[in-house]
Amino acid sequence: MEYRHMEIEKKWQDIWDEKASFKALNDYTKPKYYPLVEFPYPSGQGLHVGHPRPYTALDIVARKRRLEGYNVLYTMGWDAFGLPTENYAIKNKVHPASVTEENIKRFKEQLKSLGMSFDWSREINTTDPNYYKWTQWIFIKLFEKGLAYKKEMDINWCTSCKVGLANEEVVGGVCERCGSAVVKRAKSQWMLKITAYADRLIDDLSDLDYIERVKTQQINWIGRSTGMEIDFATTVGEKLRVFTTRPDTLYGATYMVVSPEHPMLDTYKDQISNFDDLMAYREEARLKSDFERTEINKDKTGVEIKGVSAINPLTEKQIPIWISDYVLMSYGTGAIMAVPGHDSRDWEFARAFNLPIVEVVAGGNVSEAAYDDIEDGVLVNSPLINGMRVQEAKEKIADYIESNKIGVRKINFKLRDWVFSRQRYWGEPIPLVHCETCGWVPVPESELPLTLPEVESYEPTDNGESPLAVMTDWIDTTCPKCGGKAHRETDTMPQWAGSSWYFLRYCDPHNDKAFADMDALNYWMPVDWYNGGMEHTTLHLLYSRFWHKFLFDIGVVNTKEPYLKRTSHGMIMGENNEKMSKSRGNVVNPDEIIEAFGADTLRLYEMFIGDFEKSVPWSENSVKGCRRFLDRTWSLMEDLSEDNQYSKTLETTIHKTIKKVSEDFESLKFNTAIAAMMSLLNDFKKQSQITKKDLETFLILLNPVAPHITEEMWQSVGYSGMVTDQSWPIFDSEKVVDTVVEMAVQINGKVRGTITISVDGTKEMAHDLAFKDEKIQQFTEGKTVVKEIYVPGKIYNIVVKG
Ligand code: ANZ
Ligand code: ZN
Repeated sequence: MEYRHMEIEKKWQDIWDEKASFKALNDYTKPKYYPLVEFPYPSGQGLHVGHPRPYTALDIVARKRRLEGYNVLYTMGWDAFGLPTENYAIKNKVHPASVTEENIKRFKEQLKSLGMSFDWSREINTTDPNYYKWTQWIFIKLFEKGLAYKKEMDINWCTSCKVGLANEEVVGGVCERCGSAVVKRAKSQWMLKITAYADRLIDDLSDLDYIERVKTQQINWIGRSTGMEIDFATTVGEKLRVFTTRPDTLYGATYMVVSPEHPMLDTYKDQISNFDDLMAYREEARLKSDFERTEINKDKTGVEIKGVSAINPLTEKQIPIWISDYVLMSYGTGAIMAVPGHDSRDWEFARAFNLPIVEVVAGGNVSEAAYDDIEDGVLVNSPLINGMRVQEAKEKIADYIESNKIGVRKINFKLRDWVFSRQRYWGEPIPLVHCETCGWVPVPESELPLTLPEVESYEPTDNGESPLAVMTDWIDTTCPKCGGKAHRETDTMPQWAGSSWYFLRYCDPHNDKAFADMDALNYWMPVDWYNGGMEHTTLHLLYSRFWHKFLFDIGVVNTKEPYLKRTSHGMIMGENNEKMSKSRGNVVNPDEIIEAFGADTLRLYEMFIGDFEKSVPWSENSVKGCRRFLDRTWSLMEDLSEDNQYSKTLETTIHKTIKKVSEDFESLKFNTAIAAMMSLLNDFKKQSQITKKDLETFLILLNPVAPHITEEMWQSVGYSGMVTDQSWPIFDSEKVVDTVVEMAVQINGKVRGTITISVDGTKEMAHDLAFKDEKIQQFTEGKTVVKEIYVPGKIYNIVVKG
């Protein structure tokens, strides 16, 4: 019998569909498991070979959980609003909705051909009005609670996409998606107050099982700094306020720096003698991005403000004030006290402009470099706090400053509120109307969804307004509150809106009374395991945690966090380790791999090629290797005995393999789990026959990775039912312990040799074995043994003297 993957795979996909094998049941008495993968943006390019990697990983987990008896919710949807579709629609003069529909159809076929065990009855689409009705509903709740507000602000404007971007979407000064220059532009925007949740978004991470780098990135992104705002008197009257995290170093503040945009320049224009120089520097700084300005290694530049100076409140000395672009107007107060002895940016600046450097924390050499030891430095040259350690000194100075009314304790965040307006067509309309008497008023819930009107042209306008802004019929409306004249908001929501709560909709996707029934949420939430890209850590992952916390606060979800566990996969690169892209011509099409080798081979390959968390280059050769493994698996059917026991010779190996595969699937080590199965197959092949029981267990273990071939073999050899309905094998814990171990022998604390001994061997046996060993003899000869410590199965320690 030949292994004909195309036939077999299609056959089982149809059977699973027919039997609804993967349907998540609304039986809330069973134990549940909710694995989640990031739903894709259905682009025109179709599925990429990178997509199946995370999907297969959690498909393995989902399939294993079903075999373990869980009711599993694993499903898929489409994050379908957004620019690429809109741009394509503009270019080809078609409706974005029909482009979306076509793309989804293609994606879905491709995913089905991969044999993913999704419950397709729960599929959702963020552009479906029945879905975005609830995205709009959530927005209205945010608005009602004062967390959505309109603000005139300088936004990041992409000159090519003609759209405002959130800070997160600007990478290294250019637009994240098209790479074009980003400029500042004043525009009135809807903002979401994510900063109100900054503390909780950090603090609640501690209860979550997120991989460490995800936690760290979120914490750094939110950027909580505990410090003080301190007022410095100036020679011209008004005070200059700074933010510092090191009030303990106040005696070492030998000059000050304000941001080139700081309003004090304009206020004291008349007192300043070099105003033109300052303005020239301000203009230069304007052209740089924050990113360029704050790069650690850049040369420090700046100009001294002539005619105004400040007074250090503790030393009472007059100190100069400079402007420099390394101080940003958008953080803290836009001004700093410079402590060159203990802050490296200030140290470099002081060196460049010959400013005094004073040591206030002992332990370093401040003429060589800034010394920033916060852990156990001791204060010097600081009369109020000399001899104290940094932590204590901070508190002491903070108390002093507050009681003398020179400043206050203060916590600052790097996190900014979320720019939520887009001046584009293909997004959820923001469900608000503006009335001259009542101001901004939400569209009544009974009128949701507020659907997108049909427009002739989707082009954004050059004045930065949404294409909806020309639809006067749609815009003109009446105020839901007073019945007077009103007009609709024409901005739409960003693509991040629909993805901020989709996992809640999966719990109850067809509900038209609520975004999900509370019983369904109580049962399914939180998500047990969420896997997704590292690039979403500070955007989608943070946004959705924020929305979820808000929904928790208004009592419509039952958990304060949406996801218990978060992991992340590495990318699949081109053969030569560069990114796959159309322009490089190195894109591998999954359809072709499936056709030539089968979905099971592709799944196996993507899980086997390397450490799941790391990027790996594509390799056609390893794809073939994986296919060979499946061919050999297939041939096991030829060597089968009727025996219903494990082969005696393989029993221990099989139990160990069950243990290894079970554990590795749980800890992202899919590659080593597969390697263990490959090794077991080799052992099978060394025998002339294997038993039915051997094969049965092997097929169940392999099933989550290669579901089609295992079902087919199961059926062919005449086992009853389907693999999908079996139970996950259990290993016998007595069979997996090694009976003989290689044990290290230490002499006076150093490993000097090893012995091979039974795990329940005695101290005497260990002694005999060790002292027969030549190497050990070298270290014991002529010496007295004073002590022997023997831990069975672990270690043998000998202490000698002389
Ligand atoms: C004096 C000092 C002494 C500082 C020292 C640091 C070390 P984080 O932790 O990022 O919050 N700073 C304050 N506002 C700034 C701005 N708008 N642009 C650039 N730098 C600014 O950093 C807080 C520290 O960054 C503050 O504490 C201030 O320098 C600087 F040994 O004050 B520090
Ligand atoms: Zn009104």
